[in-house]
Amino acid sequence: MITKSKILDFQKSVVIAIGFMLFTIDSHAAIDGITGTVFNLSARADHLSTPDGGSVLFWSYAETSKTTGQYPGPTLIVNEGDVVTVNLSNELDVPVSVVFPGQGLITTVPSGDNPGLLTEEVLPGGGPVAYTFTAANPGTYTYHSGTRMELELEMGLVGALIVRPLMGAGIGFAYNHADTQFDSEFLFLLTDMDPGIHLQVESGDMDSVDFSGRFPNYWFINGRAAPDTMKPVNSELLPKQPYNCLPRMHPGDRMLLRIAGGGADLHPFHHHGNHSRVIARNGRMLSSSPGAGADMSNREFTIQSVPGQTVDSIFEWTGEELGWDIYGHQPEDPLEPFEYAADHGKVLPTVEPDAKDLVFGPFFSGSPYLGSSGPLKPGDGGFNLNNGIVFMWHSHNEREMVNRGIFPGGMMTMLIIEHPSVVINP
Ligand SMILES: [Cu+2]
Repeated sequence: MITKSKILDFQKSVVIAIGFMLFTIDSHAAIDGITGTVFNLSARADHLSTPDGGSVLFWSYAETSKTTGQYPGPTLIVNEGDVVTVNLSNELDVPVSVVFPGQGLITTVPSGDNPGLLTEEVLPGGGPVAYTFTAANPGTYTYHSGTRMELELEMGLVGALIVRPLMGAGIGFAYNHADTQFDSEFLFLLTDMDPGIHLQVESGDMDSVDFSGRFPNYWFINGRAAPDTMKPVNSELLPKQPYNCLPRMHPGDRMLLRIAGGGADLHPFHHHGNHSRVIARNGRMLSSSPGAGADMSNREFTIQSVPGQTVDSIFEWTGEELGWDIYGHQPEDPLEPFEYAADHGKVLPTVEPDAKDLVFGPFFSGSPYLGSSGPLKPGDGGFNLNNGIVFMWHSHNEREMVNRGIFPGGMMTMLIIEHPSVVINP
C-alpha cells in the first residue's frame, strides 16, 4: 500500500537524488551488454554507489580490458548454436570460478589452476581459465561463481546470459516460435545485498562471516537501487553500474521481460498496469510438445523470481477494461492504434479533485489522459516529458523498496506508457 505521505517522500527523495540533473529519458528497447563468442573477464574488487550516498566493496566479473569492476557482471549476449568461451582471470585473493546454469557440456582449459573439481577454479592472481560451452538453447540465463557461492554471489560475482534464437535474425523473438515475438525487451536481474558482510570482507575478516545472520539492506535491478534504476544507461555518476532499467512502451507493444534471480532471496516482482504472460522458465519455453509454442503459458499478477532461476514474460497494455477512454476522446474521434474500442469515447468515471488538493509527484503530467497535460503546481511534474501514463514496477515484498530502511528505493523502477506518436529509441 502506497500512502500519500510515502508518495510525498518519494517525490522529495527523487528530487534530492537527481534534482541537480536535467532529467533525460534514455531507455533502450534493447538490452545493454556485450556480444560475441569470446569474452575475457576478470574477477575484480571495486566499490559501487548506493542512492543514499553509500559506497560498498563488491567483487565482479569485469571486462579484462577495462580498469574498473562492474555490478553485475556484463550481460553476455550470444546466438543459439554459438560455441562460447569465457576466459576468466582472477585479481582477487580468493579462488573463483564461473558456472553457466542451463548450459550443457562445459569444458575448461586450465592453466595450472585448481583441477579436479566440478568446475575448474581460478586461483588468486591466476588464470585465465577458459570455460567453453555450446549455447544450444535460446533463453534467459545467469552465470555466477561456483566457488564458495554463498559469499561470492553476495559479493557480486553474477551476471546474465542471453541466448538469442535462430528465428528472427537475432532480435524480435525470445524462442523459436511466433508466440515469443516481442517489440521491445528489458532485463531485470534482481539481486540483494547485506552491506555488513561486505564491510566484514573489506576489513579482512571474511572467514568469520556468518550467513545465518545475513540481513540484506539493499536491493537492485541490473545493479542499481531506486531511484538510480531510472538514471541513463552508462551514467557518469554510476561508473561501476552501467545498466539501467526504465521500460517505455506504446499501447499494444509486446514487451519481453527477462527476469533473473541473481541474489540469495526470492523476490515477488510486481508489474503494475496489467498481468503479463509467462512464456518460459529457466530458458525453456512453456510448451506441451515440440512445435506447440508457449501453449502452457500462464498469466501472472506478480512474477515470483527464485534465486538462480529465470522467467520470460510478455507484458502488454492498451488500457483495456479500464472502463474509460485513455485518450479522452469524443465518440466521433478516430481510434488510436491498438485502442480498446469498447471504451472509446467513455468519460473518466470520477470527478477529478481540485489540483490544490492533490500531491502529484514528478511523474504526473497533470492529466489522466495519454499524451495530454494539465495544470500542475509549481515544482510538480517534470519527469514525464511526453505526458505518458506511468506505473511503478517493484518488489511486492515492500521491505525491499528501501535503501537501508529509507523508502523509497531498492528494487523499484517505473514503466512509462507513451502516446503512439512518441518515438522510443531503439
Ligand atoms: Cu478513444
